[in-house]
Amino acid sequence: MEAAPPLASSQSRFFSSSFSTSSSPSSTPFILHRNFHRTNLKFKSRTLSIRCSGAADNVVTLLDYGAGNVRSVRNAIRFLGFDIKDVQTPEDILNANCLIFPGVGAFAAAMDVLNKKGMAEALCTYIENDRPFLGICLGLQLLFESSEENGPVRGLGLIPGVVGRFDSTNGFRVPHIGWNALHTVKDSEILDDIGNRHVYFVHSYRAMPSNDNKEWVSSTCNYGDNFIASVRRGNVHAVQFHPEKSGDVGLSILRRFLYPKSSTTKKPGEGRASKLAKRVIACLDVRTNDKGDLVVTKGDQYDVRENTGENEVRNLGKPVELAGQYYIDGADEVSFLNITGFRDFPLGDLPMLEILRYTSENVFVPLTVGGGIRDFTDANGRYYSSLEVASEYFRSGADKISIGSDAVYAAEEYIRTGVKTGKTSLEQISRVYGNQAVVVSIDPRRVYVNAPDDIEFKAVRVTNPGPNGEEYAWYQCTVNGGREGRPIGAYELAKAVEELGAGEILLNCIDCDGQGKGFDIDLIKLISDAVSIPVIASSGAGVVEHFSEVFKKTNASAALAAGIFHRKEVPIQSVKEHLLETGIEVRM
Ligand code: 1PR
Repeated sequence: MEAAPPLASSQSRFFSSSFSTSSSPSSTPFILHRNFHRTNLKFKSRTLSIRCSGAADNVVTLLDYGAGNVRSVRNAIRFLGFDIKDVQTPEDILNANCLIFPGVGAFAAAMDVLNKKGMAEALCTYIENDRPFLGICLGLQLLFESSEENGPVRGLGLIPGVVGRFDSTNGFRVPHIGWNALHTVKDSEILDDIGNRHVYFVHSYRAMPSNDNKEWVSSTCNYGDNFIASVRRGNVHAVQFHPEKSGDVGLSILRRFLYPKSSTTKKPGEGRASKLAKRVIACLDVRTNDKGDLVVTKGDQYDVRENTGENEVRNLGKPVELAGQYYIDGADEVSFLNITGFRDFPLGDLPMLEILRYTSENVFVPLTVGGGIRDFTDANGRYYSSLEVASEYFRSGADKISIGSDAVYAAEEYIRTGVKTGKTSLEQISRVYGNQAVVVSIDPRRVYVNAPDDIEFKAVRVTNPGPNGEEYAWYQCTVNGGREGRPIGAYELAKAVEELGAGEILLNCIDCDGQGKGFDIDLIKLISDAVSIPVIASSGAGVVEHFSEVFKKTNASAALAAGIFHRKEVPIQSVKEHLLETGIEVRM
């Protein structure tokens, strides 16, 4: 077992952080009781002399070639008490003592930058000299000979094999998003602690184990194919998953890399390949209340105002504090929805960006943020593209962005013309950040009809007939927080946005929102059967049984809830324990 790093500057800052998103002077300081102490207890004390040599001065060299967002990796490194030196030149790679390469973006674009800047050669030299290296995600894939992503494209060629796309024809949703346990095939040292615990993946491409690369492969994972989850040779490690987003387990992997063992290695931990775990997501609807404070609110069929004389915005807590608590409680993801983003320009809404920055410093599971992602011209005539808005969210700590209203307009136009212009927010953001980073949030409302032919949109037979005995319903999409119904159904929208580049669908239902009577199974089945990207079931969770019901009756990949978590009616752990008891795999 390894030592935890000493309480370094970032952690001192962390423990004394007093950021509050409320302007109220009486607000209690935000101190996230992250399990630093708990984690600490798992590691025996060791001396600094056995750190990876580059970490001896608490500095990790980071190869960020500027193609995407590596803020999460930075946050995790800092959380573990290290400073970061950014690679500027090939010499910085050659002089590094401990190098982390969190590849982001597309394979071809990354190789292009590495070749143009002379960094490809430096990286090969560094790795061939067995210097301490950790590649993450694309940082693993680039070590292989080539990739089929927009290719074939040549890689660094250090590991035999070709990186190919997951096959979605056999029913597996691509991208592969979520938590899996690993099958450890040889000692990898950095994975020694993880055993059967899950780590977070998000990718559409993967490398496969073969006889030619077996000296490298340290663990595999099964997702339709048996693919390479990690490689290790000497001091060189790379992982397909995201340790910086894998909660405690991920931090322990990073810690083991930064504090490698000095001598003998231990037997690999028991690891077995698992199915993709179902995710439990906590959602925070955020908006400014009438006093000007940014608060977590919660609607009742999207109405977030109290039924009192003052009619004030319901206030269920402070965003950063609640997000931190849900991370501790075991949420697999945290979503922020800036629910008035459709009328307030999000880049003018700096507190929302602050919320992301502070949350991402201490929350090491994926963070999604939505609200107001669209092209915008401000009062001074300055034009901002939706890509700029999304980029600001990513830079501030989001791992995924979620688009609501703008995706509806894009889908309507695409269905009308049959043309992909490449200019919609959806297309632009998924092209730059990858479709796994783009969620489309659908806000449909049930509309009952007597027969499916009564309406041009896809209607389903409903489990509970409508008020006049109607046996069918279609699900009308809305924009602007449910305020305006649009001439498009959730089914048509879901299929269109998948084609336009969405990587995941957050499927709300206005009728069920805040009702606590269960998810709309008819709707979720309709959509999760219609698309091959992951679908997050949302709206209506009231008891733990609602979660097992949605996973048993539909193909949803994740279930999201808000009210029951905010009001502390059902703890996240109870949901997970119940799912496990009913035979549904979850991350514990
Ligand atoms: O249109 O791109 O600006 O995005 C706006 C985003 O804000 C959309 O994702 C939209 O869903 C969300 N939004 C807008 N208005 C509201 C509102 O409530 N008045 N919230 C709103 C949507 C719904 C869920 C909720 C679940 C679970 N929130 O995310 O968290 O229904 O709730 P429950 O477990 O309590 O039933 P754009």
